[in-house]
Formats: sequence, structure tokens, C-alpha cells
Amino acid sequence: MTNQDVAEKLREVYNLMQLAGENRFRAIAFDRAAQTIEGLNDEITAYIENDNLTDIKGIGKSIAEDIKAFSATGTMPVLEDLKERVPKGLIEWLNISGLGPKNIVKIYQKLGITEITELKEACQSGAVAELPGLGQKSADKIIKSIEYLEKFGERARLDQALDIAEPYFEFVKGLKGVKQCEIAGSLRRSRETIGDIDLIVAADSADAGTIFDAFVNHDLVVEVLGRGDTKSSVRTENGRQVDLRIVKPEEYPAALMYFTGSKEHNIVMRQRARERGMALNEYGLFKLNEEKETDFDQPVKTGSEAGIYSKLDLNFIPPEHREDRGEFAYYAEHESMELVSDEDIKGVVHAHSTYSDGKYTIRQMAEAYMERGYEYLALTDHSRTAAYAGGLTIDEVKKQWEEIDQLNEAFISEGKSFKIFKGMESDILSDGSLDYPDEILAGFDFVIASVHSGMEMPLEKMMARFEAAIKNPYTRILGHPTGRLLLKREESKLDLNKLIELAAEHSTVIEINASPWRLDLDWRYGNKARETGLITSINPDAHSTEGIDDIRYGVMIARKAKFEPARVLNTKSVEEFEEWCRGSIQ
Ligand code: DGT
Ligand code: CA
Ligand code: CA
Ligand code: ZN
Repeated sequence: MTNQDVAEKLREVYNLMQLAGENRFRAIAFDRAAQTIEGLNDEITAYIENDNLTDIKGIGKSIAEDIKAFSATGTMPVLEDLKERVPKGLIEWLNISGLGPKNIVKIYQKLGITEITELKEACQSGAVAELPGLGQKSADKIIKSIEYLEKFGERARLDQALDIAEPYFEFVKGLKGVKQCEIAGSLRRSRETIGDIDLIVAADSADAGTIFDAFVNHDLVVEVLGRGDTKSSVRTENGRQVDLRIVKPEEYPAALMYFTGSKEHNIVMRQRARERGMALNEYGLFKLNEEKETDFDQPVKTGSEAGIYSKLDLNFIPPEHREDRGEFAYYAEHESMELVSDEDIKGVVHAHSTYSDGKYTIRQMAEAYMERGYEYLALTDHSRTAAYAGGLTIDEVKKQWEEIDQLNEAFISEGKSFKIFKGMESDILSDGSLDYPDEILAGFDFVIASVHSGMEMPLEKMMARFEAAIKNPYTRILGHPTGRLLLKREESKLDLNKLIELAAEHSTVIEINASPWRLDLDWRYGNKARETGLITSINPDAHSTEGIDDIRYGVMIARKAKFEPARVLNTKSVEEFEEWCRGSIQ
């Protein structure tokens, strides 16, 4: 039973409670508990064994009992009870934007339908429009949302969201009357998936109309979802919703902070404000009056986000750390945290060539990296068991080594200072062994060990498999540890806290796979990684020359996971990387 398993169960309770019309605060307690458990640095099972679950912030007696029941029986009485009361199909309705739990229950009770397809029909037939408090407009909105869900799903990957947000941001920034503009929301926080895109603009209200006109008429827009005095929403070509909010210049810092989130971060900020006799909301920071209410006539001068943090006895918290995962304790004490950035990355680790499933030759890949200013390419084609990906036989490995030697010599004679390293992405076989005999493994400069098959093993077997791989002295890096494909394929069952401990103990690097499909090691384990001194490597897993540019997404996630340059392998210079390969430095 992993922390993730427990969190998912608690969230299921939360969703069902909303539909069952349970007390809202009781429901939210389950959501908060799920969030806390996802962020734990230790295994929940240890708390169960020691019978001290209630030591965890936000876990009360009753939820502790539920967790214990889940651990003992695989379910919880509260969940079973809810499942009997709430029809299964309704849970999916929560994904329909503009349809809250109250209306879901109303439609279900009056019309007796539970499937999304039935709901769409009921909206089309006029049955939903006749219900009190709903109407034709609501029904049309529901239809649109269902069609949108059918087509695009709820969330987008980071790269898809940036592809829309960046051109939009550049466009809005240049409009007349825009004094300040920023991308807010989950995208500013560098989350790995994005619901909708939030833009915040500071402008005088006299200019808002023309700014909104330009916004809703932009080329990327396929549908205008709403147009108001302070907010407009559009749907774009790739299905993403973009919200634009225009605020008064003096409200901008607080609005930017509010709409950057996260919700959990905002809640703590508001508490801190109250503890200091102030109120924080999306309009600003204000003094409290004698009745302890927000006194809008007494704004506290802040000037910027940093100014707000400072009034609440905090140093500036970078957006990527605003998740209520330890940032308050840290930034109360420290002015800043050193974080890796794009410029720190010196070399490219984890790339494929035509020897396995890459699109380009080794030389073409090397030249593309050289052009981008990198010092080295640590090439890692697939190993022989990965036949579907053109894994290399022992003869092919030897041939590749020869070619790399020749290329490195050629670079020297061409006066290019660039080096290719002989790496391998070896499959971790189901028993945890690597894919070649030791005498071949010894010939590589380094080996990345990755799981590519048997990803649905039970937790214990999977952990034993990884443990064997980590303990193999030829393994220097673990590749994409969870095997997930975001919004497409689930993660393998893994105890990641334990895996990080093991890897750190054996000086094994765990990569952050920078492909926007993967982005694991997940940033949620950043605190654990920091605590154990784990080293990562920001690896594009490039199968083409364009794939290299994915490094950017990996850097975003590494920053969110609190990695400083010294704990990122590929910030090493070519000489340092050579030494690392020889095993003389960690
Ligand atoms: P997303 O769009 O699902 O990827 O995630 P966000 O974080 O961008 O969420 P979104 O777009 O619903 O709202 C943007 C920010 O606005 C969010 O991060 C925090 C703030 N916010 C929205 N609703 C609430 C709320 O009910 N309470 C608080 N405290 N903040 C909220
Ligand atoms: Ca958003
Ligand atoms: Ca939004
Ligand atoms: Zn791989």
C-alpha cells in the first residue's frame, strides 16, 4: 500500500461525499488529508505500524480509523456506504465544467439518469432546461462541456499548454493599455499537467474593453466562452481554455498571487495575514477593523508580490514552490533557494540514435547538440531485450563503440571541442538484472537502467527489481522510474520514498525524464530527494534532434523539485562528467 493508494482512496471519498450531499467541511477534510499524504516524506505504512497516524497534520481520529481500515481490508466502511448511495456514473459528471455537485444531484434525482451520454441527450431534448434553476442556457453549456470532454479530456501536458500560453502572453503583453501581464495558475507553478491557462493583466478600467476585444478575437480562439468587465474566457485550437483577468494596477500584486495559487498555498497565506491583523484577498492586503473584518479603506501598501510576502514575514516564494509543501518554513528562514536553470545544463544525457529507435545518426545528434552549445552527448540506445525499440546486440554495441571513438577523433581533428560518451539504456529485466553480461557492461562509460516491460508488477516485486538494479555496480542512473505517460498510462506501483533512499545510499542518480509525456521523478518527491541528497540528471530521452529542447520542461520540474545545480549530474563540465564516469566523483 503506497501513499498514493491511500490518497486516491481518500479522494474517492471526497468526490462521493459531494455527490451524496454530505457536509461540505467533512468532505473537504478528506481532500486535505489526501493532499497531505501525497506530500509525506515517509511511508504511511510506518505510521500505521506505530499507530501514530494522528501525528500527521490534518489527519484526525476518524480519518485515521478509515486509513487503518483500508490497510487491513482494502476498503473503508465510509466508502462502501457512499458507494451504495451514489450511482457510479455520476462521479464522472464532476469533470463537466460549470456543473457542480448540487446540480448533478438535482438532475440525477429528477431525471433518474447516471451516464454522461444520457445527460447529453437530456440536455438536447430540453429535459434539463425544464428543471428549476437550470434553464436552456445551462443545458447548452453542459452540452458544450461534454463535447469538449469527449474531444480533449480534462487536462493538457505542460508542452501543450505552453504552446498556447506563450504566443498568447506575447500578444497580450503588447496590447495598448497593458501595464503588466503574467501567466498565472498552474502553468506559472510549473505543474506537469494544466487544466486551464490563466492570464492576469494590470490596466486602467478605461482600457479593459479594447484589451478584451483583442483577446477574444485572437487567431487561436475557436470559441468565446464568456466575456465580462473583468474576466473573459476563450477556448483555443488545441482545446485549452484561456482565462484573462484585468485588474487595476494597484490590485495587480495580490491578484497575481491569488490566481497563481495554489489554493493550498493561498489558504496558508490568508491565515498568516489574519494572525497579523490583516486580510489577504485577490484585491490586496488590508487591515482588519475592530470587528475583525476586512477594512477595504485601509489597504496595506505592498507594491509587488515580494512586498506581500514581506508583510507576512516571508521572503519571496518562487511560484514553482507555492504548493504548501514546506515552502513556508523554508522561506521564513531563507532569502532564497539555489535552483538549477537552463544555463547550468552543460551536456545531454539519455538520447537515442538510429542504432535503436532514434531518428538521426549519432553524428547528426551530436551536431545538433553542439549547435545548441552543449559540451557533450551521453548516448544511450536501447539494450538487446528491447527488440521492439531496436535494442542493440552485443555485436552492434561493439560497432557503436567503434563509431563513437572515430567520431570523437574526428571532432578533435576538426577542432571541435565536443565529446560523445558511450552510454546504454539497459532494460531492467524482470528479476532486476541488466541486459548484458558484465564484460560488456564494463565497456560502457555509464549505464542507465530502465523498466520497459512488466510494468504492472505488484509493488513488492517491483521494488525488489529496482533494488537489484540499484545494487548492480554498473547501474549509474535510473531512467523514468514510474513508467508513466501523463494523461495516458498509469505509473508502476512503487514506494518512491524508499526508492529515493536506496538510490541516494548507493549514489545512483534518478533522472528527471524531461519528455513532457513523463516528467518523472515526480516533483512531489523533491523534499525527500533533498533530504537524502539524491542526485538527478535532467534527461531529454531524445529520439530526434528536436527532442533535445524538451530539456526545458525537465528544468522546470527540477526547479519545482528543489534541485540545485550541484545535485544535477548534467551541470557537470565534460571533464567532470568524464571523472563521474570513471566513478571517481559522485
Ligand atoms: P488548473 O487550471 O487545474 O491546472 O490549476 P490552477 O491552479 O491554475 O487552478 P485554477 O485555474 O482553477 O485557478 C487559478 C488559481 O486561482 C488557483 O491556483 C488558486 C486560485 N483559486 C481559484 N479558486 C480558488 C478558491 O476557491 N480558493 C482559493 N483560495 N484560491 C482559488
Ligand atoms: Ca488554471
Ligand atoms: Ca482558471
Ligand atoms: Zn526508456
